[in-house]
Amino acid sequence: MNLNDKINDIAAMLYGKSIKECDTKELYNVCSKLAVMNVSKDWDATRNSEMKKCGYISAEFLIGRLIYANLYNAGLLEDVKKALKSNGIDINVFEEVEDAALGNGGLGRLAACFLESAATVEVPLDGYGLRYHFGLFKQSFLNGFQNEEADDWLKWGDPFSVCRDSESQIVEFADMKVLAVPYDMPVIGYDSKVVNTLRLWEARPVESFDFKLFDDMKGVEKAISNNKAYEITNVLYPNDNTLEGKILRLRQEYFMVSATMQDFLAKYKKKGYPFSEISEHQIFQLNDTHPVLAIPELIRLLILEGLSFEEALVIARKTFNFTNHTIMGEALERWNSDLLYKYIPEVYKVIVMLEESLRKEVKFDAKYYIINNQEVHMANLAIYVSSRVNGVAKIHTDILKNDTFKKWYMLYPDKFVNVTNGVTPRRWLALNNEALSKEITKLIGNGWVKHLDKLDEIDSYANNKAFKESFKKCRAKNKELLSDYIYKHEGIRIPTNFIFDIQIKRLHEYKRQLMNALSILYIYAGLKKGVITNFKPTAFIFGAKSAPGYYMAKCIIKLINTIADLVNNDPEMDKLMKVVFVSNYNVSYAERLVCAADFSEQISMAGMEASGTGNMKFMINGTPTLGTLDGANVEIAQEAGRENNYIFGLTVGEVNELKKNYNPRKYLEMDPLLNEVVESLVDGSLDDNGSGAFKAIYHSLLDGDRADYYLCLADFASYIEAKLLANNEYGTDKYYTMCIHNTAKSGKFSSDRSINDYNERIWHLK
Ligand code: 26Q
Repeated sequence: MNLNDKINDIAAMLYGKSIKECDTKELYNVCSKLAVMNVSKDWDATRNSEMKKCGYISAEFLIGRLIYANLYNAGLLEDVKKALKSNGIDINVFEEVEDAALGNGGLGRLAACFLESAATVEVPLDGYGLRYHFGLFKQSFLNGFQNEEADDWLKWGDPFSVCRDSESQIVEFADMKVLAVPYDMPVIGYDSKVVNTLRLWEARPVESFDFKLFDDMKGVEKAISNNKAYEITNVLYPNDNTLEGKILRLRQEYFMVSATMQDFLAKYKKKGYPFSEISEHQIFQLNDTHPVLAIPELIRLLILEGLSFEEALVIARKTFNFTNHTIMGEALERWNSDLLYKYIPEVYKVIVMLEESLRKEVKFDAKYYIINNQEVHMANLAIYVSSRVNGVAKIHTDILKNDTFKKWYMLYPDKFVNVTNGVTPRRWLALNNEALSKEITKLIGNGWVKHLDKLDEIDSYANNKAFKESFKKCRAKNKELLSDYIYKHEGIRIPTNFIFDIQIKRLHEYKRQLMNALSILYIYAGLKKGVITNFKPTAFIFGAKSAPGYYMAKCIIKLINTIADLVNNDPEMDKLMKVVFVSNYNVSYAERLVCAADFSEQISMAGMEASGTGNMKFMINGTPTLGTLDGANVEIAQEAGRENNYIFGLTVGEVNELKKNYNPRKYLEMDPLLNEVVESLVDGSLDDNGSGAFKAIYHSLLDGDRADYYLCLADFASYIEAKLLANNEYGTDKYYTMCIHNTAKSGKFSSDRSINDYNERIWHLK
């Protein structure tokens, strides 16, 4: 059957229409189902295969928009494009389809890239998580302040999922029982027969509402407890790298892991293998501490099956591995003991047994305790039981070994391994950068899509005039597309001859968007005074969401929007500077930004960003990094050569040294212009609508024992120097050679490589 007929059949089945009659939502559902049908045999085969598998348990899977990626990976994209075209439909209509934002940022997007890569390199990795009814909030700006709205992603339908009711599980809390209903998505790899599964659990009341009881008290109580069940998977917690120790969050975490462990064990028992051999068939990777309750939960279930605690612990120790994504103390999960005992007492009892077992092994060293000060330290629990513990970039793993988890490392040196993060080159080069992909393929063929190391072959063209010219054209084209998109969505026109200087990531003090903002004010003032000259016109572009309850982050958003108003409305700056804070930054926006960037801002305080993955996306697309020696920036500079990036700032060692005795005011005394910029926060030249936001920023920089905690002022001079040097070198022959070197040397940052590393160092699957 030809594709047109197939598509029309699906449209007839779903909507009783031909595709010509379908609206965008219907078309989206039809074409998605086409992809699912296309892989259904391979999906069955993978699901039913007897291979040892790994389950990637994660509270977040930031999968974004799947339609293009799935069609592309299934080898259908070009044909579907043609088929739609023959019906007068442009496949770009799917740009309207909203992202599934079932994650906050790096950790969630990493999980999505890993699933895609595992399917591509044919590693049997399944995802287990939560089917949030509402994903990460939608962001808009009101008077420059962040405003949040619910993200109703399901209004587009969920065509990639199938609901497997019959595999539902019951999760028990002390005060309620909840039904966990699985929704499975096929994870479609590129040019691959392996189709893995992403299983997301949805919470529902165990008994559906009983209408007969509607008007008596019992019925009302039931209705209330029904709501309590739905509440569990109602919304994604919008925090990133900060804690929110709420009961509902605890319920989410336990709900996810209890359903996953029960589901696994039920299937395992059916196969009839002994419990002692579990790890030969199934292991689990815990994505940060959020799913760590899986450990005591599995032990609890095994004890119910008749095993002793000791036997169950031996099994658990072979079955679980743990990835840490953060060094920040305030982000390490701790749960109050009383709270755990109140809501999941049987699990808490297992945690107490683990604590006793640990204390027998290591005598009297509070550093290791799982339970300390009436709190359960989830990372300690995870490290104690896990077979392997990994950091997500070299420098991060070193910090874990030598600092954060030093004692653990001394106790179990072989547990600790590094697996540097990566991103999928299908979404982050082949699909988001059509222009450059075409040029690369012209030169070296399309083998790079599956083997990103092959990009090295373009390195010899880094000085080739013709290739440089075509690289330049690709960038120009992408900038044009982005400029139009920004004009349409933000109402600001960025001339494409401007340098596109881009910082996109969650808003967090450690990521130092504030330092970027101060540098813009500094350049603005410097240009006005004539002390900065020969400045090439630059658009400073930001995209970031702040956690709704993160006051300082919200103040910084207001500041950047205020600077944007100031600069964009100053006629003197018209040909020199623009500042844009794009609204509702998400995965799909990132795809457009990453391919159009002239400089990639990766400016966290050294020692704070575990890895970063945005940095890798820019590099693959040929954008030089303006960054600190933090996270994976270190490896990026190593791979591409430091001379092909703009590396500045204090190193981890220097940060630690400086922090012993830090005085931010010193840097203001040394640089009067910087002093003026900082004073402008409070002297009336910037208007925060009477909110006190800028005063709060001012105080955070100068007052108290956490003054300028992330060293924006200490790193400022070297930042400005690097930024102005980058500006000066932009557009030159040298600049484009740098860009090409970056793409050429980016092979390491494919998540295919990360998955192969996990498999070799930790999972040992097929
Ligand atoms: C915890 C408890 C309660 C509510 C929310 C949370 C929570 C949620 C998300 C805590 C942390 C996160 C997300 C962390 C995160 O995204 N970390 C990033 O992980 C990336 C992938 O490894 C790294 O590249 C980034 O450096 C790291 O910041």
